Amino acid sequence: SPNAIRRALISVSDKTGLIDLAKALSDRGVELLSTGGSAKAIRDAGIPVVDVADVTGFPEMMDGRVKTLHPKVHGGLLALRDNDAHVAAMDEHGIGAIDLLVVNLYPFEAALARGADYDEMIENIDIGGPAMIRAAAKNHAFVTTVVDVEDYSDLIAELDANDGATTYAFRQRFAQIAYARTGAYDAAVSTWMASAIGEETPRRRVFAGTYVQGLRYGENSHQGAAFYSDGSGRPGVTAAQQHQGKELSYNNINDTDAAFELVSEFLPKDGPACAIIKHANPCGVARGATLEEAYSKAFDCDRTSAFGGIIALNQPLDGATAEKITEIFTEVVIAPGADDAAREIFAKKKNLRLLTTPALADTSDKGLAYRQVSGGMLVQDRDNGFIGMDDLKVVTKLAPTPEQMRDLLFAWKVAKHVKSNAIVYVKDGATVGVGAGQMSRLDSALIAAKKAERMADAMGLPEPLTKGSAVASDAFFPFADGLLEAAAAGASCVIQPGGSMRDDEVIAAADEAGLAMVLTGMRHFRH
Ligand code: 93A
Repeated sequence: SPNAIRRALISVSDKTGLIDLAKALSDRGVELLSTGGSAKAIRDAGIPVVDVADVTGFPEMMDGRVKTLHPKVHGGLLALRDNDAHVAAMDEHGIGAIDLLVVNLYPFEAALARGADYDEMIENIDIGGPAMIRAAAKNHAFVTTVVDVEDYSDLIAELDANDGATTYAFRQRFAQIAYARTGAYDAAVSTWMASAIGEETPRRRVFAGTYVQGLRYGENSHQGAAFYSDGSGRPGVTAAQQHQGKELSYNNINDTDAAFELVSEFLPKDGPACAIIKHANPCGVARGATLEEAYSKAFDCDRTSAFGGIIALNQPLDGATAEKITEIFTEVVIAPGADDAAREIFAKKKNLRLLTTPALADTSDKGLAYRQVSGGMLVQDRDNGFIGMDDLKVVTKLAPTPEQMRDLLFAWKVAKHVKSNAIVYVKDGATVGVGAGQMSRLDSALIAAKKAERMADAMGLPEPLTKGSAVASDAFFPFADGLLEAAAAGASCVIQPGGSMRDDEVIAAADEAGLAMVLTGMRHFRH
């Protein structure tokens, strides 16, 4: 039933829209109670307001740690208005009913994002705010709870539509939102503490995200969807700034993430790199002397698939690269920055989305990866496994040359980001064939080689670029057949984890085919 709002408590850290809201409520005859900073802002705007300290009879104390934690506040929020004993208790203790609570919490997530130190994080854990939110939301039969600046306009519209009251449906909906907020807030606190104390093991963890935006639809148009942030602030699609183009779709976000995580494997100090992604798999990855060259080499791996792709760069986008990119249709470009020339060139392509991030993602960072299964969720450490030159074991008669070694390590980095079974051919710092997501490793090797042949035809090359290439396999070769297929495609050296029961057979086949092969001892499944 509609419940008239006569008395409201406002306590907000984010003061955006505060004055407009206070004025709108005050104009509608609502008495305002408020805490320190909020009360001051309201009073300074000439709007009548009562200090919570005057209601409780206690000053705000202990640096504000205790300001609203008092029966005069919590009794006013929790009392059942239609319960004689509750009403009698209110009378006896001089507790006035509070009909509306407007709270937004200490900015814990913002403190996290700016890398605040431990003590500052602790001070940013709001106690009184969540206590009031949970109390008011529990009593939504009578009390309205608003926890988000974005909802102020809905609140005022509701009051105007109901003669200064809110409907039960409205209070119920906002109670649900209130608990989503306190739940996500405590999840952020727990997640931060886990990393602060180095407890990364996926045990006794809670997973919650903060709503970023609704999406037009999910993977398909009949599926609803939304985008959430986990509050970690990891550079990437979640923390990116979009400069132009229409809203990202669900699939765009997924692919942009895959592209950016992949290109982040290539440190800027080692030179420009580019990754082009289609359907979460790379269809071209390359280094270059310039960013433009890196893009061109990545594009040449599979020009057909690159159409409508998603491009990630490991350095700020420049004009020359932007010009080159606009030669074909691309959905999204993500980079750690973009210069004015690039921005100007892109501005002419209205549909092209440009995202910039403050940095690359740190691929050695710890963190959790999760995915949904029916009725549950799988949680694991992010795959931050790294293989350097010293970790490799040469197992063939031939050892890779330094140039081959560079391409092997490049191929290995890319293979980590290709759906299993992954086979990746690399030549001169560029992928020349990618076999992804096949149920047999042999098929991945075949498909990658086939695509390289097709590209060679299209580009008028005398032979496919797999000739003399380095090949990476994300997991061991269970039989020699996949390896022999790579040899047939012209590969000259191989990187793979090893560890198969038939390693001896595979090594013998490599020797016979004249291949150099190194084992990593680590695999990079990605399913
Ligand atoms: O330190 S608290 O946990 N202790 C409290 O009793 C309390 N009551 C409200 N923080 C508390 N608040 C928070 O203060 C609110 O959630 C809000 O974020 C902030 C508003 O303070 P001010 O009005 O002084 O700017």
